[in-house]
Amino acid sequence: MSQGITVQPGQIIERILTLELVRVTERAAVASARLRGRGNEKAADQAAVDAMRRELNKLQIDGTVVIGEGERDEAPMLFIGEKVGNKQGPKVDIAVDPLEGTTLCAKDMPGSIAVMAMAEAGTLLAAPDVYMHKIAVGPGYPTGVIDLDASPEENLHNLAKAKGVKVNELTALVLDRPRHADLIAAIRKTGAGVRLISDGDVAGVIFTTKPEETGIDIYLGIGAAPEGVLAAGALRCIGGQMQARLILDTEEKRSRALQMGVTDPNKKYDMTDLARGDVIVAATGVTDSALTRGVHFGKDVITTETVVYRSATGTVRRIYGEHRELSKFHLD
Ligand code: VTB
Repeated sequence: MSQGITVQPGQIIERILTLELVRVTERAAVASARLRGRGNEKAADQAAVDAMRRELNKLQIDGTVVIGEGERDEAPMLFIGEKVGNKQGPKVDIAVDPLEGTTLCAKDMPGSIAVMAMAEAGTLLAAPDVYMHKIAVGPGYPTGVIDLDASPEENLHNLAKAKGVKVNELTALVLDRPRHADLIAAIRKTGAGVRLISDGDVAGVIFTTKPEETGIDIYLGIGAAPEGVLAAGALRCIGGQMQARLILDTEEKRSRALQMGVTDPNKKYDMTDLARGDVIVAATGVTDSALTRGVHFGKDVITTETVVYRSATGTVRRIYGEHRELSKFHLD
């Protein structure tokens, strides 16, 4: 542990690691940004994975990947259970999505990010890569204003009342998928608006924390479980409410989840079940978006923008990087 830094109980993650995390997501973002707009999702993702893994292994941590690129047999790198770091530091859980929004990156559309979370060991939900029902709102509402098991109508009416606006002044963010046809119709029937996104529901959940800037009041629908844990980590730092349930609709998925410690396949998770310890989340923009600017390449400088969330203090930092030592990116 570094001298001069007092670590309070429940704050196992040293403050100094906050900046280390930024380096990791910056490298992953730059690596995949080189492949923006090339139409090759796999290559962009691989570049981000390689860079993220390389940087993670330089960190003074004894880390275990709990949310990764897949299970050991399907993902050679950053698989669930992989040990990362130099094993000299605190025991931590690592959740990664080296390139969230691979399609957005391949098409050079707004919203792709390199994102990861680090938390006290054993405190992030080890979620299998299945779908997850999610609902989320930002801070400032009474507990229970949203409920995963209530209808969209009920949730929107309760939210409007709590916000002090009419339902038709609310906007819900939903992934644009055929599976959401009924959900979208139900939301629109209340008079509320629906903003559709093609990908990127980690940022989608985070957008609910600043409705005055993003115009988004609530996130609703089915996305991927790993992204749900990352989003919950960020929300833990800013405040807000989130509930989720894994969709374990086959025996195979249920047994996979069980192996990862999920004993109740119907469990309704709240934000702290998804990420309950001291957690840091870092996200660097690959393409420009409302969350962060993307990577920009100049002759002598590469610029990045990263947002870092730390739950222990609720601090959110924006770190704008101007990188002049370009050789550090040559491997990427
Ligand atoms: C969402 C979205 C991701 O996966 O979680 C989505 O936020 C869910 O899967 O960016 P489907 O694409 O199968 O609907 C992503 O699109 C990619 O991980």
